[in-house]
Parts: sequence; C-alpha cells; structure tokens
Amino acid sequence: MKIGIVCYPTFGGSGVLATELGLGLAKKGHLIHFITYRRPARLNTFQENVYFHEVSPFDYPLFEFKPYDTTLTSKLVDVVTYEKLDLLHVHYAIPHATIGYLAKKILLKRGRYVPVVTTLHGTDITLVGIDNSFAPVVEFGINESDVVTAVSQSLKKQTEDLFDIDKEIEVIYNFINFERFSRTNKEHFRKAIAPDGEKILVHVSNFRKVKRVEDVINIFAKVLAKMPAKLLLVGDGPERVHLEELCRAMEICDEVRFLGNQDAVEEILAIADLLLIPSEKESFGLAALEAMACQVPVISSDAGGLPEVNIHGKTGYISPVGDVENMAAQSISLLQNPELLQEFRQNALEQAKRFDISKVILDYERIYQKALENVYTSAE
Ligand code: GMT
Repeated sequence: MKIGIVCYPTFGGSGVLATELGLGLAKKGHLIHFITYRRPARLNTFQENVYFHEVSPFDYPLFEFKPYDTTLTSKLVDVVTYEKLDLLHVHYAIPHATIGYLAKKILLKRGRYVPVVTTLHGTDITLVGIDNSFAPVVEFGINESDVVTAVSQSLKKQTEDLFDIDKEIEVIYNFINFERFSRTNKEHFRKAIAPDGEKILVHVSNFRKVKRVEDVINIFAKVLAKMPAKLLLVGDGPERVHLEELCRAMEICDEVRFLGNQDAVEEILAIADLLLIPSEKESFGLAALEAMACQVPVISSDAGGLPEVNIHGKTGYISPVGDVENMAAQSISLLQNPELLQEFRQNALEQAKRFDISKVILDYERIYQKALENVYTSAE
C-alpha cells in the first residue's frame, strides 16, 4: 500500500509512535510518505520505502499567524495526487483529523477518493481537545474519519464520554520494537553515572505540567533519604527551568541529571532500576512500555491507560495521581528487595511482549484494509 502519515515530528509520544509505525510498515514493503513540517525526530536514518514531504509555512505580512492548516491540506492534496497514495493515516486529532477530511473532500471534487484513518493519542481528546476552542472541530473530524483508532481502552471510553461520537472507535494499543528496546549491557555507562553502586531512577517525558515531574523529584528525594540513588531526567519542555530551581532549593543537584532530549533512550533505560511516571493524564504511557521492554519496573499513577500497561504488583506499582508518599514507599520497598525487583523485571518484559510491533502492525494493516473497503460505499 502507499500510505501518507501525518503527525507531529517532535519527541512526543504520538510522533514517535507514528514514525515507528511508518518504519515498520516500510520494512514490510509498504511505501510510506511522512507529511509534516519537520523531519520526524525518529526518522534519522535512510530507510528504503520511506519518503518525507516537508510542509513549509507560507508567510505574508497580512498573516499574524501563518495558516499551517491550509498549507498542510494543500500538501496532502499534492502528495496524494502525485504519489498516488491509497490512504492517509493521521495521528493526533488536532488539527490532523479535520485536515484529512478537508483534503479528502478536495480530492473527491477532483474525482479521487482517499480514505482517512485517524488515531487518537490522548491530549488531543483529554486536555486540548475538550477545550471549547477545539471541541466541535475535533468531534466533527473524528466522526468524518473513515476509521478511528484509540491507543487504549481508557482513551476510547473518554472520547465516547466527552464527545458525541457516532463512529466505532477501535482500540489498537501502542507498540514496542524489541530490535531497538531491549536490555543491553551498559555497565561502563552505569559506572559513570553511579560509581558507588547507587540505584538509578529514570523519568522520560516532555516536561509539561500534565507529567507532574515535580512529583518525580519529590519521590526521588524520599528515596534518596533512604539509600544512595541517582535520578536521570530525559526530555525537555516548559517545566524544566522550574524543576532545575526546585532541585537547587532541595540541594539534590549532585544526584539529579537533566539529560535533555535523547535519541538513544534505550541506552539510558538499560542502566535504570526504576521508571517513574506519575502523570496526571496519560492515555497509554509509551515511556512506560519502552522501559518495561528494557526490563525496568514502573512506578506510575493510575491515570488513563497506565493501568492497561503497568500491572500493579507485577510489573510495578500504581498509586492515585499525586500520591507521592505512596509512590516513594513503593519505590523504596522494591529497590530494597533484590529478589522481588528481579521478578518484576521479568514480569515487565513479559508484559511488554504483548505489545510487540509485529503483532500490532497486523492490526493496522487490517484497519487500512477496512478503510479501503469503505472507499466504494463512502464515495457514493
Ligand atoms: O502530551 C503528551 O504526553 C504527548 C502525547 C503526544 O501526542 O505526543 O502523548 C500521548 O500519546 C502517546 C502515544 O500514543 C501516549 O503514550 C501518551 O500517553 C499520550 N499522552 C497523554 O495522554 C498525556
């Protein structure tokens, strides 16, 4: 199939997932065209069957805000037409679901029918999507998509609760590529970070408020009071400066490393003892799955789809959002019990295997087929 993938090119989960999906499909022989404003972060090496079309914003003195939606729509029309795409798969409803619909309508006027598959990722529904500035358009975009998928049961339910949805939403879980994410021996790296055998706790996110990274630091401080430990913070975002100040105020800077955005997250996970993910909202928690694939147990909140990924008492522990005390106590007791930690590591790996890309990609191929079958009914 010739598939156009529209996504945000950033380190955010939806962009990462969309890119990995495209790369996986390309390996199976599909022709994949990424269409977005920058080369996606994980599209950093040449791969056969993969193409990238950059959407350049058009500037004009009249425009206080460059109309990205319009340039993206025109680019989709262009790429579908000239690359003869079979379908469009758009990730993150805002604005991509509506842009997909608009491109579809324009193409239909020109005698071309291209189905649009929309994947909902989380904040496009639960945080940004429900705001009045977006809600009617998001609802419309979802209902007008040919096939809609959500990355967890929790997100499907929230979408149905928050919007008036007349479309069936299929759950296709996020996935993991074990060729990349698996525990490798990085003892030299571990020694450099924790020379005296300190425990290593890791957090990976885009440092937005919704991730509650402040909780991560507070949990870590409590762990540190009980045992030698190091905290590695991977990612970057609006909260970072505030968090750096917090670490200074708590006088724990020597034990906390801000690593910024990293391409090789798997190398950091390879030396981790625990992953902390105390988010306020989390439709799935790709960072948790990536950690589990590297045999790292997860201490998480119970937000959104996290309990579908992290199994309480098996692959890690779950607490109510904001319950720093509990998350710290769970971290301490697990780190103090090497046998249990080892058992959780193994369980984490087994659970991660349920989300192997090779299984999940078949689901996407199935829904693409379903979308293509709609072509004839919907086009009439
Ligand atoms: O806001 C974010 O955390 C980023 C966001 C995105 O769209 O990039 O992540 C969402 O999609 C990921 C991939 O499906 C999920 O793993 C994350 O849980 C989800 N984030 C939230 O729901 C907050």
